Amino acid sequence: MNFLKLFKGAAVAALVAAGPAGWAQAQAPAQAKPNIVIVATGGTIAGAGASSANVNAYQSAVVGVDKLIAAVPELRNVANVRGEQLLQIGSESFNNERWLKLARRVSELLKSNDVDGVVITHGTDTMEETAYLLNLTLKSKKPVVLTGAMRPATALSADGPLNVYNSVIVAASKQAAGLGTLVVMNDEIHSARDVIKTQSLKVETFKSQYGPLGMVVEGEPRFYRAPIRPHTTQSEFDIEQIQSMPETNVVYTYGNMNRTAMDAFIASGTKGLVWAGFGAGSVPDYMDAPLKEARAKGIVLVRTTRLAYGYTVRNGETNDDKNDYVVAEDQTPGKSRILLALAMTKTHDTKELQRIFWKY
Ligand code: DAS
Repeated sequence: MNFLKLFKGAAVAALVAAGPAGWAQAQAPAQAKPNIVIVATGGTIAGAGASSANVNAYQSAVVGVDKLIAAVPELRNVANVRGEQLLQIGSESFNNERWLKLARRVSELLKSNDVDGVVITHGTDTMEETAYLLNLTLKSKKPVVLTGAMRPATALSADGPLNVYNSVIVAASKQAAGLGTLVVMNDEIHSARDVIKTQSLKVETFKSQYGPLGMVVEGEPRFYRAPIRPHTTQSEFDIEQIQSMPETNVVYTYGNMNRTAMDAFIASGTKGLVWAGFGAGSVPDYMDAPLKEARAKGIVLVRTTRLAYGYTVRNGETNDDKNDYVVAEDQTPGKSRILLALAMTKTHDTKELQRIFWKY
């Protein structure tokens, strides 16, 4: 079955006429509207199912960026939009190489005087990690917004088109400038630092421990809060200076666990381990010695919680000072790993690493 035949984007037939330099001309004079580039990477938003009733069973990453744009003719009222297909993958397949490729391309686009903002269409599985990496490494105040979908483009009540529309609205708004990388999903505007995916099927899956920054109402971005922690131009990390990121891994905790996975990471040459601990990052008595052995081998250990939300207290239930561990404060294991990898491009000193984790 050719999935694409089923894709009846509402305005596929009404493709916006491309203007100069490939910009899809906004309805008003082009110069009156911001220029927004949509960088597509795949995901469910680009997915297609065998029928419109297939809401959770579909092939991800098959619909191209031009069709995603054509499905939202209303974009012409918001901005001059052009699309780029950088990748076409399920976001579970992001790795350091693909993350750096995306970050470098977005950084290049932001330097261009005729680009006012960037929207990245992306799978939802690793959107939070990609957003956090960009939040820490892009050196621009221009808005960068990630979005995706929980239902494929072919589904009844597909959420992708409205997410694209809202994301371009936010990326085109001056209020979004300087807020760091944002995630716009299900009408909400989230900070890249705090947002996480919390539910595997629902459109309201993206949540932030301290709430969204705002939302989009009738085509207007409404902001109520701004990020406090440093990002983008305030961050000490610069994607232009990062050639590669060191191998870092996550050790997930569960009852009756053992040291096998951790030992395998160590044997593979990992430079840093994020301990996704029980509760506030706690360590079972039978894993105390293996963790100390890892540290003694020079591997950096960052304690955090395996929970969706929380806070790991330094020297709470574990003597981090004595064991020379770092704590990740309120960050999730996935994002802690991103920050650890970036931090270790600069230092392996645990006091410096702890400063970095307190800072971001
Ligand atoms: N596999 C998921 C991904 O690409 C699909 C999605 O939810 O976007 O992240």
